[in-house]
Amino acid sequence: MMMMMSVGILDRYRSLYNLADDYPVVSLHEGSTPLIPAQRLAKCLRVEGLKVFLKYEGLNPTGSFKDRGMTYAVSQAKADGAEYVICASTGNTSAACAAYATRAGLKALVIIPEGKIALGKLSQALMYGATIVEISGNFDQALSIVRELGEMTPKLAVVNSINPYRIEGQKSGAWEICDDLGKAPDQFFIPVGNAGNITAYWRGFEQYKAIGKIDSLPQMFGYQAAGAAPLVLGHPIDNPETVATAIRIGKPASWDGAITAKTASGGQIDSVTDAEILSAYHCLARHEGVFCEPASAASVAGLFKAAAEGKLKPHATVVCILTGNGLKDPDNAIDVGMKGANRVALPPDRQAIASFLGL
Ligand code: AN7
Repeated sequence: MMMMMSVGILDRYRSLYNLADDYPVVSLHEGSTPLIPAQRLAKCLRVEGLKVFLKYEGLNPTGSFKDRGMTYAVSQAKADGAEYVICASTGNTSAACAAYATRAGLKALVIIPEGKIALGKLSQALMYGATIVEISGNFDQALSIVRELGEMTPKLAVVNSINPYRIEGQKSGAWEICDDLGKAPDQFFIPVGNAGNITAYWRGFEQYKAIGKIDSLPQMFGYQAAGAAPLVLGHPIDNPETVATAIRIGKPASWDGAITAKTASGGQIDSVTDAEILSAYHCLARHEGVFCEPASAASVAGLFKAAAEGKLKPHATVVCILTGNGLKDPDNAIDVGMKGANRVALPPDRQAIASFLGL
């Protein structure tokens, strides 16, 4: 039997990316993540014939969707002769940036908001060996500093999603979904922070339609956290707050891309409360066996909200993006998981455990 080697997104979609034969691909074999049917979830929503799928991006090499864009942005930085790759991050971008930089033999410099990074993400940046600058400010301030530093010297390649290669790489998520379904989804749900990912998915779907791979486009539903919802309010905000620290962003860099996705697809960008996010987060783990991080659950919280508002179409095929792995954020997992947990401390004794189990 022939062995099928895994490849990363730049090799999987090499012809769409138009790469030269000698292009220096830096990859950890990201992408090709599973599209998992969620039948219990679909049943809960009480919409006739609804099919719900979860695109589990937490299974990427550094545990989030950021790897799709980072493989391309870091490959290009290497091709351009950069010395450092640099980013601002709420956590996942810093983990991906650090890993791919190391893989490329480049140095990584990450700027993060002090005290607001989930523990797993910080542990990744430390382990991959990035230089970590913690600022007493938020993500938006970190990004504006990174933009300025990037303009100072070509030695620094900025790998936030203002780097067009990031968005290009992230389009691959849309292509994989269409390849798996054999068509485009009818309705599409995604968390929104800096808005790069919704921008990338929409462009990916549009490109697949333009080359005849799909014949319809999904209606795009993006969800911000209620305390960090500038796109819903219609203006940037200075002090975003949410338990979903990954999307604690007040001035999304890809503002226009998000609005285009919403408007052109006849969709919407709305907000969900932290309570709704945490409830969807818990529900996915408890009822579907899929453990994502809080920000990721904003897509499913949005799905519940859209169902309650009567916005889901009967017999629709719906895809929710779960952007990051639940292990990224052990603090929230333990807090939320403790609710209704079956957990007890007992002596190392068969009889004690048997009586606890009622045997
Ligand atoms: C799990 O890591 O912005 O709307 O610096 O980590 O494309 O910004 C993370 C964003 C959703 C939002 N889910 O995506 C960063 C960062 C998770 C995330 C988002 C992020 P965008």
